[in-house]
Amino acid sequence: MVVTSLDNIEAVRVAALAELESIETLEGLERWRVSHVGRNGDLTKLLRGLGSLDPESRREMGAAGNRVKALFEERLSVKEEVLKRALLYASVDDSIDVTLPGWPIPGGRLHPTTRMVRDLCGAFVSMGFQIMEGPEVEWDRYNFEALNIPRDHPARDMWNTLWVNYADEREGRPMLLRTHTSPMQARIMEKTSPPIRVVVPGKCYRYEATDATHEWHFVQIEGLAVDRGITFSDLKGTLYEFARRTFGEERRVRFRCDYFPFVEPGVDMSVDCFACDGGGCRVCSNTGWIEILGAGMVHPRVLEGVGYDPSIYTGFAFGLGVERIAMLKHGIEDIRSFYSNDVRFLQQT
Ligand code: FA5
Repeated sequence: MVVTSLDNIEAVRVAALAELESIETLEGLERWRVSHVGRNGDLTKLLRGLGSLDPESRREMGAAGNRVKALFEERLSVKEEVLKRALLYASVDDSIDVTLPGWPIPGGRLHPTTRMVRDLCGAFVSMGFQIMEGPEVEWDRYNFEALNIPRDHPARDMWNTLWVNYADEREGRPMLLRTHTSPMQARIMEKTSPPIRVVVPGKCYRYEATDATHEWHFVQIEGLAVDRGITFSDLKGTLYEFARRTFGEERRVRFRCDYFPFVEPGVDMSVDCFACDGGGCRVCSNTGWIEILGAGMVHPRVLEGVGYDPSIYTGFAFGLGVERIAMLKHGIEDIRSFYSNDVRFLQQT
């Protein structure tokens, strides 16, 4: 028979709380609850003996017993929470810290050539040009003949390309991967009347050896302006303004005479080499200059070929190499970096 006394209540409190400290499982905790606060637990048994006490001791010990009971219930629920959390963490692999932030989702980005195309077209749009696009697989007629390069003309050697094994009865001649964006000059003029101010970005292909400034596929932007009274000064003014907006005031620009069968006169435009500041190096083949575009006044035969009267209309055209301009702008030393799929290069944009 357990004697109900303050000492005994205190002894139960101290022993039970010490025992609670060492419990590590929910099963152990349940056993602790049964033996201390359950119906047959030691505290309950002590409280049952209150009836045999005088009223004053009963009140005093009843209050002490209830305080210990409330304390046991509170500690029980805290311990239960602690054990459940420990179980949750133990069920997760040690190498995972669930409180760490998640892996960032890798975001895609625009290819450096695409960004450059957008920037360059934006510069021309702000000068009043529209944007159009055309086919990469092109008829011989548009890529060469409409541009005053008849079959067997030696100028074809300037643009060796990849031929597609397909011919059409109407067109007669085979198809090819276009060597430049210039075929769009004839396609646009055939369908439109002057005034025309248009830029045409697009991919081109050439059957040629690659080096630091030559790829076998690359992107050009064609420009075409046709109207009454367009002169060579308009061509130079437009391209100077484009160079100033793209490279800033400090880069030097050079025009030289060049030959393209579809313009007369023809020029090419170069910018001084970013790698050697014009001194000559591997990137610029020791010339100090990097050619970025070909241009000229649209040849009267090309205008006639699309039904325009060259005594009324004149125009200028240009074709610029997008990767070459990106190289100059960003100091990229080898054009082959654009298409070798090295993400370390591509992620720099
Ligand atoms: C042409 O392609 C002419 N259609 C340009 C033109 C248009 C002249 C309108 C007159 C009027 P060219 O072959 O020079 O010209 O190429 C033009 C530009 O494309 C070059 O200045 C260069 O920037 C770029 N380019 C040419 N070949 C390559 C290549 N293999 N790799 C990278 N860029 C190239």
